[in-house]
Amino acid sequence: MQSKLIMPDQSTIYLTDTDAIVMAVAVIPTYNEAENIKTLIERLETLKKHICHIVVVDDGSADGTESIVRSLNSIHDNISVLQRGSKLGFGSAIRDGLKEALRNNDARRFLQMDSDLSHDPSYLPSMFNQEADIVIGSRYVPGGGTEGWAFSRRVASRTAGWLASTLLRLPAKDPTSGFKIYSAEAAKLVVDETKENRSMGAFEIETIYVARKHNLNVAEVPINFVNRKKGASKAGFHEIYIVLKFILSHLFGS
Ligand SMILES: Nc1nc2c(ncn2[C@@H]2O[C@H](COP(=O)(O)OP(=O)(O)O)[C@@H](O)[C@H]2O)c(=O)[nH]1
Ligand SMILES: [Mg+2]
Repeated sequence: MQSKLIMPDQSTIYLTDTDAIVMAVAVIPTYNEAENIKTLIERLETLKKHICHIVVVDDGSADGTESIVRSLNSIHDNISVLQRGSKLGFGSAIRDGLKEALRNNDARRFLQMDSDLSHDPSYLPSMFNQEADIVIGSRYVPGGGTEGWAFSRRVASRTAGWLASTLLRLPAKDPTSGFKIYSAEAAKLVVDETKENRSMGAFEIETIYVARKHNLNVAEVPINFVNRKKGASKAGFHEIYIVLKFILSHLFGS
């Protein structure tokens, strides 16, 4: 049997008996993503069965990212921009975005994904099908992979993830992935227990570290990560050093 659901923007979606209506808020960090953000948001807007609201956390992008997002909101009416004014860093962008997202009383799940189309929204239905506290879009489980990265970046990413999983006994094969769905409990713990200013890789590892500490369950769904086609990466090779520092401080510091 099918039932009909009218969304806030008056669009209609049809649900079968097996569809679970578990709404999510998407948190999208942006720094100079004018060339990518429109395509991403338009694709997320086709997933209304899963995503009820989008929070874009922008750090003073100078390329017009914010005005593109605002014009999309005038069409869809379910997007907010958290404008932080200057580049305050990746980890704090996700934390601030999750804090904002957790204020939404309709949402039970919280999605984090990059805005540069490296995380393909077509994986989301299968990720939403998993019931775990944290569902990772994972490059390093069978069926997953990366495309378009130089050999050196592939080695650095694999090594960092493997070291973190092995040495910190993390329940994930891809603990540095930034494509994740959190339960409300997991999102609250991430906000409360991750350090405020972590950079990319270390922040991601810390979210899984928090999950292990609280015995949350973590599931991984294979994804193919496609290197951005447009705009510049904000990650550098210093990331591997930061990740190593994080692992060592947690091995010997606590
Ligand atoms: N708000 C915010 N977003 C950031 C910052 N650094 C990176 N991002 C965003 O985080 C995502 C991942 O960054 P990216 O440069 O693609 O990293 P890479 O995929 O590891 O090369 C992208 O959506 C960026 O726009 C930051 O300091 N603040
Ligand atoms: Mg990227």
